[in-house]
Amino acid sequence: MSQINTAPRHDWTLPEVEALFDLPFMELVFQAANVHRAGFDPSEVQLSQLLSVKTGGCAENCGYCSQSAHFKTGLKAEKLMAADDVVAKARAARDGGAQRFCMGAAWRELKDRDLPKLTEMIGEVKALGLETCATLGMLTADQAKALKAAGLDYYNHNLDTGPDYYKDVVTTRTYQERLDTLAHVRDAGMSTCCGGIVGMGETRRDRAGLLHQLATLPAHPDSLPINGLVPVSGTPLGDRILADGSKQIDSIEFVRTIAVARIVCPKSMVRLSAGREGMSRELQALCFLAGANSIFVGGKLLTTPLPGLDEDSKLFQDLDLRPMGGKVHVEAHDHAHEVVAAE
Ligand code: SAM
Ligand code: DTB
Ligand code: SF4
Repeated sequence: MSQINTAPRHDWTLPEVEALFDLPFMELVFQAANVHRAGFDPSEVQLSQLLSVKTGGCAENCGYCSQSAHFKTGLKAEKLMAADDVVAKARAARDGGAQRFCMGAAWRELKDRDLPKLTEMIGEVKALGLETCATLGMLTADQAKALKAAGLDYYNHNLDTGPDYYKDVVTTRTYQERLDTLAHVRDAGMSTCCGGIVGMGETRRDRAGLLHQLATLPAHPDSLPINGLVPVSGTPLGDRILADGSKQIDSIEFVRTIAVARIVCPKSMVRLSAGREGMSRELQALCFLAGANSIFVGGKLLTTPLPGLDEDSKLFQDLDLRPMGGKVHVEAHDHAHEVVAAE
């Protein structure tokens, strides 16, 4: 058995990451669970809530995305929401138990003309006592600084997949452009949220390639979301699965991806991100055992569904998990599983 490494390393090689994927499953999950315990309380899970503040009509052609203007997904494009409306949703998210509020916009890149409205909403969300996160597409160095000054704690910008498979997923933005935005975010002093999607038809080597990229960044992502592809009708990658369900990623391979992410980025918050809606409670439990310690909550991601608070509350109770941050959340209408969190 190889030595368990709990200190962050930035010199992972691709063969080393592939070798982790190839470990016997029980050995891999055991190692990942040990790394998780060395860095975190394994009964704590961080809760984030998303809001799509600008939906649809996006100029990029990300082959999985409901919001790309390149595909007919039936989604209605909307304008950037008013700051007051966003703040009302953030307050409700906070009162529902979320610790972090993430504002997402279907943009290729942030335009300077939208900055004043965004900085206003970020400042007001932060004033509610929430951690703030945004995902607005590519940023310049100056835009990153302006968002940081407005009170933005985290910026989400995903690499999505390994460098070799990337061209099969999106052609309107390069891998390097994504890395450049991440550098601007780090240089501005914000925390990074960066991960990818599994189940898009990529190979295990591509999944290892994604995690290798993340683990060799100048700083590991503070949050590392692992999204299971949510197949959206009308998108090239979603239609592939909707036509042939057997192309959906194997759930054991999904858990392996979480476990390897935990091992190569031992101090990152590994988020069991999109795709939870289709997962059994047992599969989610295995993901938490393998080192996932963050989820999205609140019934909706950006445009696709998530389990509701009642369902997650029951899951947390049954798994003896509690939300990070220690907020007590009471479900008014179901006292059988009313406490989500303890102080
Ligand atoms: N437009 C911005 C961008 O792409 O950077 C921000 C929003 S975009 C929706 C954020 C991330 O959500 C994507 O990078 C992708 O990883 C994830 N995502 C989008 N659609 C998804 C889907 N159908 N299934 C799983 N993850 C998805
Ligand atoms: C991330 O990695 N996953 C979130 C968040 N970052 C912005 C988004 C998931 C989107 C899933 C598809 C949808 O709801 O549109
Ligand atoms: Fe646009 Fe983001 Fe969707 Fe790509 S993932 S099409 S950039 S909203």
